[in-house]
Amino acid sequence: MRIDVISIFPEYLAPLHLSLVGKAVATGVLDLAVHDLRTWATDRHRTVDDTPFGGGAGMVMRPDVWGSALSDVLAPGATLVIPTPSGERFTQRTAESLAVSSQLVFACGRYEGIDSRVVEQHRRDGVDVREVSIGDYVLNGGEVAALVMIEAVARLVPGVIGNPQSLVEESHGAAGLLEYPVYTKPPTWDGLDVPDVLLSGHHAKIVRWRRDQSITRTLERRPDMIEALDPQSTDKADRAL
Ligand code: 6GU
Repeated sequence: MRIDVISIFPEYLAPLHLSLVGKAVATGVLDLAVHDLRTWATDRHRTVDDTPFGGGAGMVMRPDVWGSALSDVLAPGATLVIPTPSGERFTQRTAESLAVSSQLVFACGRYEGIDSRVVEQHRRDGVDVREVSIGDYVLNGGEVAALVMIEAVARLVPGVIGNPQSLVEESHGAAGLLEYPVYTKPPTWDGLDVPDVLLSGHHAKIVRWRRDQSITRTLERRPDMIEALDPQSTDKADRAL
C-alpha cells in the first residue's frame, strides 16, 4: 500500500517513521511519503490560506494550492482522506474499508479547513473521497487524526503485524465486544492473584470466562455496543449475564 500525507507541518508526522509503521516502511510493505503543502504555493510568501467568503473568524485553505498538490500526488484508484471534525466517524469498519485501497492520500487541513470545492472537484472527477472525524472533539489540524487513522489502517495490511492472530481477538473485532482482561507472570503480584481459571489449563472454561468478562465489561463501559449486537451471535450463557 502507498500512503501520502500532505500537511503544512510535515514534522508533525515524524512518528510514522517509528515502531510498527516505521518498520513496515523500512521493509517495503508500506510505501510512505510526507509532503509539505507549501511546495505547491506560488507566491513568494508561500501562502496557502485566505479569508473566508461570507465573513467570519479564521482562515480557509486555498483550493488552487490543494488542487496542484493533489493532482501531483493522487494516482488512479486512490482514496482521498480528509480529516475533519465535520466528517463521518472513523471506526474499525472505516479502517477495514481503507485497508484495501492501493493508495491513501491524507490531506491535512489547518485553520477553519479546506475550501469545499476541493472535495467537490475530486468527487466530480470520480475520486473516492472520505471526509473523516476521529471523534467528537476539536483538534487544531488534521495531522494527529491522520496519525491515528494511518496506525489503525496499517496494522490491517498483510505483513505489517508479525502475528495476524492478534488481530482476531481484539476490542472492536468480529465479536462486537470489548477485549477481556489479560494477565502474565508472576501469578501473584503485590497481593493480587491471577484468576484461578486462567491457571487451570481447562481450555473450554477459559474461553467461557473470557467471553463472560468481555460481555460484562462491554455492558458496563459500552452499552451501545451491546444494543448493536447481532442476536444470532449470542449464546444462552451470554444471555444469562
Ligand atoms: Cl479528523 N480533525 C480535526 N481538526 N479535529 C478533529 C478531527 C479531525 N476528528 C476529531 N476532531
